[in-house]
Amino acid sequence: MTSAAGSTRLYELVLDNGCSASPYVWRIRYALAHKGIACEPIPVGFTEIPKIFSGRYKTVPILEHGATAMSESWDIAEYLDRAFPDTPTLFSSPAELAMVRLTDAWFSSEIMRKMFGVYVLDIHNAARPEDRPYFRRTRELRLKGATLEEFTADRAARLPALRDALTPLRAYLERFPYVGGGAPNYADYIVLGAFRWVASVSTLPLLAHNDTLRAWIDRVFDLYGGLRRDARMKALFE
Ligand SMILES: N[C@@H](CCC(=O)N[C@@H](CS)C(=O)NCC(=O)O)C(=O)O
Repeated sequence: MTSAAGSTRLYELVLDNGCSASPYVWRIRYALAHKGIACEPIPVGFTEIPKIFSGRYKTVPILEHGATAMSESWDIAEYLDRAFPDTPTLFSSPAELAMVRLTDAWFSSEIMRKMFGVYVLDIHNAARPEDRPYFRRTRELRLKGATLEEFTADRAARLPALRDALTPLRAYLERFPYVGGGAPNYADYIVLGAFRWVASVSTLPLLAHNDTLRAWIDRVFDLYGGLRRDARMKALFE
């Protein structure tokens, strides 16, 4: 491990059961593991984010490294390659970074948006009780006034479209062991972060039992010693 624990801190979103939920935090957790950087996790609930760093940041992850602090997972990922040049790179070239940005654009708009629609009530119910009213209020505003319950009432009917949207990923992973090709890269962590997010809250399995994504999911869930793979994770497969 490169950095002494304590000099690098990662502020991350905690659920009532102590699990870390944010897909963006998971990206950075994996990025740190990829680079072998030791890091102290600082769990915060939704309503604590405005209370840290004098309210400077609206979202987690927040990385603190010595005197430097920043939010925004992309800024953090790029910073890690600059600040720790002697560790394995997240982006070996500008071209790799650009292709990972494309993966993020596709995955965020086509998959994570659909995941939010299916799992938003599960996220609410898994949040710390003191964070739930804030989560409900802010998310119901995004849902144009529908309650979380109304919005998710027909969520099972929306699963097939979500599963179909993963078809390009399935096709790609029949050719390559990782989204990054022969070895995991930041694109794997983007996709994996979203699956870990779902696995931390889900009461409706995301994938069919025979989904061919299982091989990749098993492979990446085992990366870096399982990276706190824990018994509280819910089933991703039916
Ligand atoms: N663009 C940001 C997005 C981060 C984000 O949306 N984080 C969520 C948790 S998944 C958050 O902190 N939300 C705080 C809130 O809803 O008040 C990034 O890439 O870091």
